[in-house]
Amino acid sequence: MAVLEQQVTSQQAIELEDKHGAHNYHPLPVVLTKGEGVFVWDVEGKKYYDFLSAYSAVNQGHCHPKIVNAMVDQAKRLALTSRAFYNDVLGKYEKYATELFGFDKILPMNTGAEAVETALKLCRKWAYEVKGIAENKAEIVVCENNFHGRTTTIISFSNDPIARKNFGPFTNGFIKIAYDDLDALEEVFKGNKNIAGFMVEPIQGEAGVFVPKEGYLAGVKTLCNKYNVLFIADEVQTGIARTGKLVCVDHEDAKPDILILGKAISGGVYPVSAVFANNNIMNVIQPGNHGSTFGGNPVAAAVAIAALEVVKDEKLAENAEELGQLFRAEMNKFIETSSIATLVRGKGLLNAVLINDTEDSDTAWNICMKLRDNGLLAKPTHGNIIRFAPPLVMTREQLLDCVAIITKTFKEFE
Ligand code: IF1
Repeated sequence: MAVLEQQVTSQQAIELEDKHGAHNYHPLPVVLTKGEGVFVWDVEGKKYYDFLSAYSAVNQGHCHPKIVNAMVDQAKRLALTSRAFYNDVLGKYEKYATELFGFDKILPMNTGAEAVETALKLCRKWAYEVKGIAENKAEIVVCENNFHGRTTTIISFSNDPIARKNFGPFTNGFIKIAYDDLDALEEVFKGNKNIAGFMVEPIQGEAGVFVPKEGYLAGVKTLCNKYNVLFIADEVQTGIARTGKLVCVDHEDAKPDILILGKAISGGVYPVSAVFANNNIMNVIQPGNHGSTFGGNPVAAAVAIAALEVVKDEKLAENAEELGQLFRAEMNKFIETSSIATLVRGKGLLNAVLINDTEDSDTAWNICMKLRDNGLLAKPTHGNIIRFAPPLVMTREQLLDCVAIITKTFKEFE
């Protein structure tokens, strides 16, 4: 029988991955086969609410027909040319996306990590050719507990020992400071003439959904302007309506010099990422400096246009804002009398609940297993935090249904 046509049980699918795949993940034991909107189904036919959204890639909901149709139509016509030739979709996408996000230019890539790498290269080149820093002296400031991806350069400035151990030697030229600390930022800017950029997540996702103090991002922008340093916002996770605005920096007067998007720019159906900047920055990139076989391919371009149109047509940012407030209000009511959940934090529909146990406990994992049994999929981070990030196409009724599942499950652990 053709390989794709073979039916597998959950148990068999897990065994196949375990035996033949590298062990670089520890998934929750659930084997999914179908998705639609806010729901996914496992191979035994059980239905779940998805509260991870593929780490905020599936903001538009699973298998959104408009996005899938755009992908299928384009794939049937022309899938890939490489950038050695022009194609008739990329330019349309570039115009649409740059107007939507308010930048002169876009540089299309595929994954979040690639877009971060692109932004770092762009920043360094700008530093040498525009700012006038001496060659090989540029430094880029980043934050403690950042997560920007998994390439060698990006893990060079991670402080997660598990992500770094035995992957050295690392890339130089990065300075780490505390997150959400404008004094620390100005301190480092003041004392060093070689700083090219400051890269930051508007909300730290992997660190456990840390929302900075109000005014932090606007303050970052002011300081970056003052010291002629590029403000680089990594919105791979926070972007595309997730936090209640099209991009998270829109919550404040904090437009970055370089904007990095990934994940939901495609609605999760295809790997698409992008770096945005104005001409004074982007024009330092010339033919041969940077590229990618797949970046900006016609399928990616068609998918991204459709995915961004869905965000606007279905008012997903507004929905994320409204449902996010409802989620936190409902969870706060529950937490008042709960001994297991101690705090809910987040913005829009990017939220986390703190579990009353230590980081090395397995309580959050056990809660996620029970949530699974009760029909809702979420994943713990740092042992005692559970991230709640459903697709943004959720309705009010569905969200309240989910709050009921979550609180009922938590009560089983009191
Ligand atoms: C994994 C977390 C989320 C990101 C930011 C760049 C990237 C990411 C701010 C790289 C990716 C992912 C990757 C995923 C887990 C996940 C994640 F738990 F690590 F923090 F989303 F919550 N910048 N984040 O969050 O994008 O190259 O993966 O496309 O399994 O590594 P990528």
